[in-house]
Order: sequence, then C-alpha cells, then structure tokens
Amino acid sequence: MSENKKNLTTSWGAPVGDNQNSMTAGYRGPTLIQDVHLLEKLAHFNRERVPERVVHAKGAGAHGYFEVTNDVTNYTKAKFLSEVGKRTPLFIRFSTVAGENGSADTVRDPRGFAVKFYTEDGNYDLVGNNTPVFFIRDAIKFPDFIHTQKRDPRTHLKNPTAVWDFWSLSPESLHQVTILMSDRGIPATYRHMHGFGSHTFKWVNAEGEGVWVKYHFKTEQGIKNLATDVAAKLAGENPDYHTEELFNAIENGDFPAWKLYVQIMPLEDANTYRFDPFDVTKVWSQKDYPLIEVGRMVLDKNPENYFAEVEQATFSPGTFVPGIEASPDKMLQGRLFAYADAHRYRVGVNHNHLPINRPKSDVHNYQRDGQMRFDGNGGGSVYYEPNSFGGPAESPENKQTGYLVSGVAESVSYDHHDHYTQAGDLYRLLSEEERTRLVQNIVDSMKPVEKEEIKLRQIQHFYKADPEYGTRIAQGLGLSVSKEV
Ligand code: HDE
Repeated sequence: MSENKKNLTTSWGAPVGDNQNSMTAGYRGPTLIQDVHLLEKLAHFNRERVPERVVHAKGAGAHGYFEVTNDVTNYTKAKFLSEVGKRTPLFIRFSTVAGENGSADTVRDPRGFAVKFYTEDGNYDLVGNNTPVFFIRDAIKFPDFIHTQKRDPRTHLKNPTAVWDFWSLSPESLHQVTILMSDRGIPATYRHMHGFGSHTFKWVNAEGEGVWVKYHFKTEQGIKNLATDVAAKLAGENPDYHTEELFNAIENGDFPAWKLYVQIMPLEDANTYRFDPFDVTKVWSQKDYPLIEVGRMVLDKNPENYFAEVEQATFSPGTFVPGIEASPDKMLQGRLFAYADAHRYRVGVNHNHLPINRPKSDVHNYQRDGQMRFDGNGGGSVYYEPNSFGGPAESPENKQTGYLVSGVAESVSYDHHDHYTQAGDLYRLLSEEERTRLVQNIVDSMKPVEKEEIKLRQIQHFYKADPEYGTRIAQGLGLSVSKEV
C-alpha cells in the first residue's frame, strides 16, 4: 500500500475489509448480526443529531481575533483589555431566533451575535443580539414568549394571533417590536449588522472600583437590510443565504470587522437615572453616556467542521472573567442559569472540554467524571478542596465585588414603567419611507390575527408611543384607534 493510502477502519480502529456489501449467509442468505461494521455504521448514523438549540437553532460561525485600540483600564482589569494592541482569539456564532435548524436565514427576526473570547483568564462570552434591547425584561416570561414565536401545538404552523396576543398583553415589548418590524428586522447579511451585549453588565478595575457598562459592536461594513419581498424570495431560493455569504466572504479574504464601543455609567447614577438602567427593553441615551471605543473584532477564518465548531459551540453570558461581572438585570440573571443548563442537556456536562469550547488558558478544578470525560479526568491529582496537597486554590483577589441591594423578597410588578417613550422616539427618528415600510410590515403581520380585540389593544400601544404611529396602523387594518379595549 502507498505510504499515504489510509485503511478505512471501524471506530475501534480495526481495518474494514468490505464497506460495500453487508455480510450474509450466501448470496441470498439473511444478513449476519456478526457484521459488526454494518451494525456500528447504522447505529452511529441514528445518533448523529444532538438536540438543536431551543432558540437560535439556525446559525453560522467564524473564528477571528479582537484587538484593543483604546485604554479602558481605568474601568476594567479584564486582562484581554489590558493594553492597546493586545490581541485575543475569538469565535463568533450568528443566528436567527425562532426558526429550526433547517429554516431560512432571511426571515424577519432578531439575529444572535454570540462572541467567545479565549482570554488568558478563561473564556469570556458576550452572548447578544443585533438589537440593543429585547422584547421582555423578566426571564420568567421567556418560555411563553418563545412559544408564541414557534409553532402552534395544534396546527404546527406559525401563529400570528399568538404573537400579537402576547405582545399586546406585554407592552414592554413595543420598543423591540418596532425595531423588529423596521428595515433592521432583516439584515442583508450577517456582516452588515451591528451587535450588542444588550444587558447592563459591571466592569471592575484593578482598584476594585465598579461601573455599569453596555456593549456596542458597530459593523465596519455599514448597515444594509433586505426589503421584505426580496427576503421572502431569498428564503425560498436559498434558505442558507446568510450562511453562504459569510462563508464565501471569509473564504475570499474579505474579512468582516466590527468596532467595539462601550457606554459607561457610574454606579451611583443607577439610583437616580430617569428609568431603570437594568431594564433590557430600554437603551441608555448616548448623550448621557457617550460611546467609548474599546477595540476591533475581525473574522478571518471559517470553521473546518460545522458540527464540531458551530453546532457544538456553547456560549453563556455567565462566563465572567475577572474585571467583568453581572448586573441585577432580571433577564441577565435568568440567563445566568439557563445557558449552562441548556449546554449540559444539549451537548453534555463536559461541553467545555470540547476543542471549540475549551479555554486556551489553564483549567484546574475538582470537577471529575461525567459522560465523555476525555481529558484525563485530573489523573491522580488531589480531587477535593481544601486539601493539604498543594491542589489548585482560590484567589481572593479575583472574588466578585459586591453591590448594595435592598427591598422585600417578593415578585415585584413593573406595570407602572414607561413602555412607550423609547418606541415613540425610535418611530420619530425614522424617515417617512422607513415609517411607511414599518407600518406596512406591521399591518401585513397583524392582518391574519383572529381577534379584533387583540388588534385594537396593540393599536393602542402604538398610539401611546406616537399618535401617528397608532393611527397609521389602525388605518392599514381598517380599524379606528379605540380608546377602550
Ligand atoms: Fe438566549 N438562549 N435566552 N437570549 N440566546 C439561548 O442557549 C435564554 C436572550 C441568545 O449561538 C439558549 O444554547 C433565556 C436575550 C443567543 O449558541 C438558551 C432568556 C438575548 C443565543 C437561551 C434568553 C439572547 C441564545 C438556547 C431570557 C440577547 C445563541 C440554546 C432570560 C441579549 C447562542 C442555547 C449560540 C441561546 C436562553 C434571552 C441571545 C435556551 C432563558 C435577551 C445569541 O439557553
């Protein structure tokens, strides 16, 4: 055999004699169970699919790097941000939200923008979207919200009545609904959209001083969107249009890049700011808290294997590194549980040992065993802490910092919050052409809604945001802006 001809083998490494014909008793005899190569091929094939992500199932990924371009060390001690010029490898996954793994890319939907920084202090995941806000502000409503975005349990079809019923009964969604129904609801490609951390996080510097922070990734490719009819055509002709476009751009050396900025809020401002700065349905005014440049993200390498790198990638907003911490944002707090829980279920308890998820920094802990533990499992090293055998020990200087909290432990309503100003501000920012397309997109989406009561309730919300906004939707639906619903 020539030196580079490889033997086909079974998974246990034995060379396979015949991969074309099952073993039978004679030409016409029954297949023999001793054909273990046949058995293994069929059994492994049955187990090729891992559960798809319950949201953000359809996605595309790429490798790249982050380079610091501005000194932000007076705000954070995070090592990957410690000096201008410093580069950190990263992996990003873009995605849609509601569709299944085989669904179309060019749908009207927020886009996932999940970045894994392989920093020297462990992985830091920034798991955001292409919009700065979200539909709801409390994790407890998320499963219900996603149910309305998925398929009706009886018809197995998308159900616009459920979508608008939920939104009309959850007015905090108005800001994100306006963004979703605007031109930015269908990005032209994954490269021509911004990315956001969405939540408020906390940065802490070397002196232990904290600030609240919001992240903004600004695309260097410029914002480009698809018209609704063009997107619908593409969804039919090439459901993987965004996936293919990103892959080809990187393959051809046309590396997409984003500039990362942050908004910084002094801790004490949170107590007096005109609205709850931890409410992820709202943005902070850039007049109040201007954008500060941090660095630049460049994507310059495609995955070698989609399943190994993109399907098995696991991101969590809870993978903090020293210098970056949580805020009391209720949605973020819920996500701190949900993501790692999803990964343990979908990929396995040792998902962080997979190459795509494994930190490039050392990992030393007392976690042992669990399915598919293939890294030596700590060998014969000490397997408990505290111990007298020099095992890895805690580093108090890396303890998370505290922040003052107060109040009664109970479920607190936020009905009294303002859900309209920022949606109205956004509407008034749009040009006449953009407003016309926004109104048309909403009218087309609301037309099939079964109950008029739902339409009237939702029109009221648009009207409270801006009377013209509500009136134009009502006219488009042949309804009046009813004062009472
Ligand atoms: Fe997610 N989200 N999410 N989400 N999310 C998931 O993680 C969840 C939310 C986002 O490319 C899941 O592995 C809860 C906001 C992205 O792999 C799951 C809540 C934002 C991705 C999950 C939210 C996001 C996910 C699905 C309400 C933008 C894809 C399977 C508290 C700031 C990451 C999985 C990737 C994925 C839970 C809301 C963005 C189930 C409970 C807000 C980009 O864990």
